[in-house]
Amino acid sequence: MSTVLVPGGPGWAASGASGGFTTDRDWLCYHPAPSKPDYVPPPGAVDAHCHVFGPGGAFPYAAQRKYTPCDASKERLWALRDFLGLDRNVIVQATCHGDDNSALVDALRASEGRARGVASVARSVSDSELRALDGAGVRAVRFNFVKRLVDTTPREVLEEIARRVASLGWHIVIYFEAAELPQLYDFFASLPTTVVVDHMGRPDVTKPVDGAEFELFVRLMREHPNVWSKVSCPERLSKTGPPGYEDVVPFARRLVEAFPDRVLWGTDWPHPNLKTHMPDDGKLLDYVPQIAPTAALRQRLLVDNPGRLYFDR
Ligand code: 0GY
Repeated sequence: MSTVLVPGGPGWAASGASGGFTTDRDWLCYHPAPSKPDYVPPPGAVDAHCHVFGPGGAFPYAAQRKYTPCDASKERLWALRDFLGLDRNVIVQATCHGDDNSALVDALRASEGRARGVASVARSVSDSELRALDGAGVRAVRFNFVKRLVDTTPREVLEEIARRVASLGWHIVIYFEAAELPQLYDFFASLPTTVVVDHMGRPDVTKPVDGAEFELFVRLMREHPNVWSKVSCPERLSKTGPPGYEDVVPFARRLVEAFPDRVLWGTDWPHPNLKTHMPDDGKLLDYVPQIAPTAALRQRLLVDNPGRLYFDR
């Protein structure tokens, strides 16, 4: 008889990287026993930013990776989804897998239509590979500008990939640090697809929510109706810390209230590269009503917006 995997139950705990890989010494593995959230999400709610790592024995980590995580399998991701009361996932290709999207595709194919993907591709990707990714449920490609995670890709390569994925009806997910936005602004504004920004462009939340830095990001969204934002990852941005991440709330809430039809939320499980603490995923869900204070806003954030962007086909 097979036992059902439940977060905190037998078989849940992280056990490092398999396949001859050694997890980084300072790596924090996902929470060993997340709490049940008080907040109950609406039917159809989507975790629109999460990852699978390996397992390394089945899906080796990339040679060019900047970190080696604990394995975090699709089975654990589904278990967390069900435990938190969520319905669907958008799995973002993690940089530790480079441009090899095999672990992502394996998860999408196993998801019974309940997951979509964001891939990473190289310039050399063929049209038939892109069509195969599309068939598996990939709906976007990610451009990563965070220097601790990836080497720089030349702008003309990104422009070429952007044109190619636009013709598939995909969008582009961008990840960058707030300090880089001034020099990346025009490039982002020129992209030919819907553009989804990871984690609100990583604002420095010790600065004012109406200060120059965050104002530039708000301007990008205001002046470009194709730009969306994930209002996720308070645990990455907060200086006040868990469980409430109070200092991040005004930033996320400002975006949710100003752009209710262009915001997404995700857990970011299994939370790569955190150094101070590992968030309790149940508490991350309890954060949602703080940033989306009405049921109507939560319905758009968790169901309608990700449904439209990822699950319409
Ligand atoms: C995130 C953030 C991070 C890592 C990655 O693909 C990745 O390696 O996205 C990070 O270290 O900030 O969104 O998961």
